[in-house]
Amino acid sequence: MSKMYRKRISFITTITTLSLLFFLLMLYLTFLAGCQGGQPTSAGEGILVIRGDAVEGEVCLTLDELKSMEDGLIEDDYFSVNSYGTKEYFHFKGIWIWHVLQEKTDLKDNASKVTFIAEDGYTVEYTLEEVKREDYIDEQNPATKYKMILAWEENGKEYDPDEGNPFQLVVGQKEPGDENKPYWVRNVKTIRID
Ligand SMILES: Nc1nc2c(c(=O)[nH]1)N[C@H]1C(S)=C(S)[C@@H](COP(=O)(O)O)O[C@H]1N2
Ligand SMILES: [Mo]
Repeated sequence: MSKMYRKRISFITTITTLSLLFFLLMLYLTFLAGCQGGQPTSAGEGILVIRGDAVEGEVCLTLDELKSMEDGLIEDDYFSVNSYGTKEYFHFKGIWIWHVLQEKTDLKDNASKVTFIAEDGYTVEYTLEEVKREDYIDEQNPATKYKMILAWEENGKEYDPDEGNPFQLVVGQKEPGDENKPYWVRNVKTIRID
């Protein structure tokens, strides 16, 4: 083998190795940039992560991004009953969750289960059909119909990001007598779709 030929081979090997390393680095950066592991990018900012076997990739949304999705915004008085039978109304500002999933995620055909996971580990599971429903009720007020929302403001006050991820799952009752308050997941961090 000529010296020149060997030099050429070694040059090609070096270039190939460098390209491969560069490709791996880009892959790594792309993955990092995707969601930063769900950690807020700066103090005082809320981030929602949407992932799961039935979602393409991983989607991260900031509070500002959610607020800018005007077509899905909802402001309403929601009725709640807790497990002690306490009945109460709360005024919420937030966004229809099904709207967010439609606009921001690429769902696979087999998507069926939606799990809301809070910072403290509290978890509530729904079917995708339940997330899509637009006819949750208030047993005391048959005229009202509710959607399932992710709220960032309660009774005129935004949630303090220092007290946890500033999102709360809020939903009406499935039927009269339904104790719906336990399903209001505070500090939602992740929505899993499987
Ligand atoms: N993140 C989180 N959300 C939660 C819970 C919880 O333990 N952690 N408890 C649930 C239950 S059982 C009830 S009755 C209501 C109570 O809400 P409150 O503490 O605001 O009255 O929150 C629900 N959401
Ligand atoms: Mo509860």
